[in-house]
Amino acid sequence: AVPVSTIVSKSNDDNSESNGKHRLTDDVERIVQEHLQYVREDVSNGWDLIHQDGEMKVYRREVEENGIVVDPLKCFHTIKGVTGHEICRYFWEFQYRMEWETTLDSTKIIEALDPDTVIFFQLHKRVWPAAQRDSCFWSHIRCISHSDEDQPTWLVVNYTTPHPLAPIKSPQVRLVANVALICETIISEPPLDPKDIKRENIQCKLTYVAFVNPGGWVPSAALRGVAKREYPRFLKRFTSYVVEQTRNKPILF
Ligand code: 6CM
Repeated sequence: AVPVSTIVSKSNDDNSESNGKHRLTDDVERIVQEHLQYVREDVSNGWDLIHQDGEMKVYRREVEENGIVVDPLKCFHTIKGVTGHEICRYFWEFQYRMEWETTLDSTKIIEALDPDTVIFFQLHKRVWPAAQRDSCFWSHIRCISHSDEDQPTWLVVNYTTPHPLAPIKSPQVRLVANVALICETIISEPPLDPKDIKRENIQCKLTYVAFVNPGGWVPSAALRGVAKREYPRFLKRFTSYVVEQTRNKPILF
C-alpha cells in the first residue's frame, strides 16, 4: 500500500466509481495482457546478447524509429533466496525507489488510482550531451494465480501516460516507457509443511522487458552505450538490494 503521506494528489471523481474501476482500468488490463503474451516469445531470432554475468542475460534488438533509437530490451535473471512477490514489491513501492535507482534525480507519486496502481513523475539524471529527460507513467502491480498448488506469477508494469500535474516543460524532454518486470518463484525440495520453507529453498526467475523511446533525438551510439552499461547495472544493484533487504525477514510469498 502507498503511505498516504507520499500521495501528492489523490483521486478525483472519475477514479472513485463504486465498481473499483478508474479511468485507466482498461488500458492497464490491455497492456498487462500484452506483456503476459510477449514474455513467452523467445529471443532466438534477431536478438543480440549484449551482456551476460552468471545467471543474468541481457538481450536487445536494434530498432530505430525516425532516426531515434528505440531498441527493445529483454533481460533474464535467477536470484536465490527471494520470491517473485518480494522482487516485484520492492520494484513497485515508492519508498524504496531512490535506494536502488541510480539514474534518477527524483521520483514522486502524483496520483493513486487504486491500491495497486499509481502514477509516478520522475526526473532522470541528465546524461551529457543529451537534454534532461523526465517521465510520467502509471505503475501497476499484480499477482496472477494459476492454481492452488503452484506459486503465482507476480508482475509490475510501468507505462507512460500524460497527466495534468506533470506538464512537459522545456528544456526537459519527456521519455516514453513501457516496462514490465515478471517474476516466478521456484521452490526446490519443498518440505511437507509450507511453514518450513527456508530462503535457501527458494529462487526467483525474473524477466524484465523495456521499450523506451528517449522522446527526442539522442546520438545513437551514445544511447546504445548508456543502455548496455546501465541496464545490467540496474539489474545487479536492484536484485542485490532486495536480497539484502529481505535476508532476515519472514518470506513474503
Ligand atoms: O525500470 C526501471 N526503473 C523504473 C523505475 O524508475 C522505471 C523507469 C523507466 C524509465 C527507464 C528509462 C531509462 C533510460 C534513460 C535514457 C535517457 C537518455 C540518455 C541519453 C544518453 C546519451 O520503469 C529501471 C531502469 C533502468 C535504466 C537503465
